[in-house]
Amino acid sequence: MASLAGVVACTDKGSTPPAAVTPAGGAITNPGQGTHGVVTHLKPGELDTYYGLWSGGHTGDVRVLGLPSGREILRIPCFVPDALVGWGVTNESKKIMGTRPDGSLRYNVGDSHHTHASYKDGNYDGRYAWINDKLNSRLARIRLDYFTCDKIADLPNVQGFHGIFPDKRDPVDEKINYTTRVFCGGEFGVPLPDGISGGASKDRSLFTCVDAESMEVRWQVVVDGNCDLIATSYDGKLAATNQYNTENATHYAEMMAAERDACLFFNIARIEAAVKAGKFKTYANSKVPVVDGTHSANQDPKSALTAYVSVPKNPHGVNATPDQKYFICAGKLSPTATVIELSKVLDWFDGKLEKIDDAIVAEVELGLGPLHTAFDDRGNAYTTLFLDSQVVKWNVAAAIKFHHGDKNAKYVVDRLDVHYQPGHLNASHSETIAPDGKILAVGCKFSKDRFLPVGPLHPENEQLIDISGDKMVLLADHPVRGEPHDFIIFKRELVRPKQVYALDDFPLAVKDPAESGVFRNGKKVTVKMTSQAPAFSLNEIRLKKGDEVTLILTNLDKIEDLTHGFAISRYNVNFIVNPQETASVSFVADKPGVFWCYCTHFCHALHLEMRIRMIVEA
Ligand code: K7E
Ligand code: CUA
Ligand code: CA
Repeated sequence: MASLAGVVACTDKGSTPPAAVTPAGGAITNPGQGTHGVVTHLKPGELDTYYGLWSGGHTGDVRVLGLPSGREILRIPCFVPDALVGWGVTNESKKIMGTRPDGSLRYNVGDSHHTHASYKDGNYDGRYAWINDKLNSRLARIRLDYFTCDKIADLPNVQGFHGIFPDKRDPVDEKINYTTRVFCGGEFGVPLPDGISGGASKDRSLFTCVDAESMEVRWQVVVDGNCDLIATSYDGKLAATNQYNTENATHYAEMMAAERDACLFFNIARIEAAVKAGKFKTYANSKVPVVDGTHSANQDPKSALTAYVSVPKNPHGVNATPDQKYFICAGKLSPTATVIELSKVLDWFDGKLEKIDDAIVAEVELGLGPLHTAFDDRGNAYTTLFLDSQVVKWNVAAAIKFHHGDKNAKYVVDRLDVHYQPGHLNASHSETIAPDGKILAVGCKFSKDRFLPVGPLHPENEQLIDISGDKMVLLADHPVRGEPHDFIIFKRELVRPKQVYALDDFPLAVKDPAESGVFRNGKKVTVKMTSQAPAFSLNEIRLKKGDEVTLILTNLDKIEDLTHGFAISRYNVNFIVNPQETASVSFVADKPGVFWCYCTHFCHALHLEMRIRMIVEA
């Protein structure tokens, strides 16, 4: 409700600028500001102009927000069970999540950090989004037609899988101008069974490529040092990861030993060619081809798969500018941002640039603790300063001029205090060729005094900033459940979600109530059922103790928003079926007695009456 607290005196639609912008409580002001166009307080019934996809952190889901209001609309479960939809309860969701031989979930905790969406022609195309699970090294895909998770890939050979980024087109095939790969950075080194270039095994990090369609792991690259966050170029040729642990250390003090670490570039076409040519090895636990991206194996630029660009001490994020020219690596322990020109990196790979570090075209001071960078449509970058609790707005072209000796080039345009210790930030369509320079969300790691106290665990404070003018204007505070880390923001026109499923998409669908019944084959029992408000197609389900039951439920209601739930008392079963959706659960009828099964989703005036009995005979 933070957005309702008198943020904006709005009197009209989002398209019309309000008469005045009054920052929350009058306490946060940016003196001298004129009127800006972003309205955060929508009138009842008004729709937001942007979707935000928010990483869910420990809850292992993706949260869908409407922006600029900041209202949370949906949570899409991925890595962690979810009691609303029965994620981790239904057979269909368990198959996506992965199970042990006894049918239980392989993992039921997660730690998601980064979410990014698929591209076409350099802009989002509304097909897919992806999210990582750092804890158990998984990558989940969300299909944006239904806003559901449909596949999860397991990355072999890595721990601490952190950054992700989809490619923006194919590096070789002219016709493929959309995302076909997702790159994943393994942060923690783990011992590999037999080293990489022969010799003793050292703990190693790997960079992983996952196929965007099949979600199979395509290949991996062993590197020196670690991987962390990922950026991809618009021509599809390059991906990069920031490295804070070039020391290959296992303890933090040693991870800070070197004055400079690296931004590590991957030549995607060459890696694909090496894999095709069979120049890889595999490890016993997987069939995934692994190529050698270490320093020593990539000395000759003309054949190198990787290039290590030196950047100051323990850098954090790496981000691609929307003009397609640069990657920006934020310094974290250094107060700087390093701007790397991509055409020069390609020149190095072609043998036309002598030293790879000459690809650095600027290294400028921004403030203390720079972490992540977002962009507008006017050549400006916005970088979070964790230690300074600020967002700094700076001009990339001016920074390059300054770096080349023009000391009059004022690259810092504006600074804004945020509350407090910001990590990620992102602007509308920031990392696409079409940023619109309107709104910027900032994920502040600490909220301290910004919300009512609720004991030791504070929410995080996500702040919304209007970046449409020269000066940034703070618009709103939003408490969020920890710990989202990252998010993207895109225009609502991009997606046209379907609101009713297609019966034929479900092989198990019970298409007619007449097909309902309890079908026995020895101990194995299949229960087929349909739901149509306010009734299930069976009045009771008769079973024998010890039956191995699979219950299939199809919701035959066709009306938008008419969802039913199905829960079995004392049997740990609860899930929903959306209109025309089919879901199934399997369980052993191990407790004799009479158990009420009821609809858990309010569907009808007779919702409470929508219940049947399961009778288990001893
Ligand atoms: Cu994206 Cu928080 Cu995982 Cu930076 S990391 S803050
Ligand atoms: Cu069906 Cu409630
Ligand atoms: Ca380091």
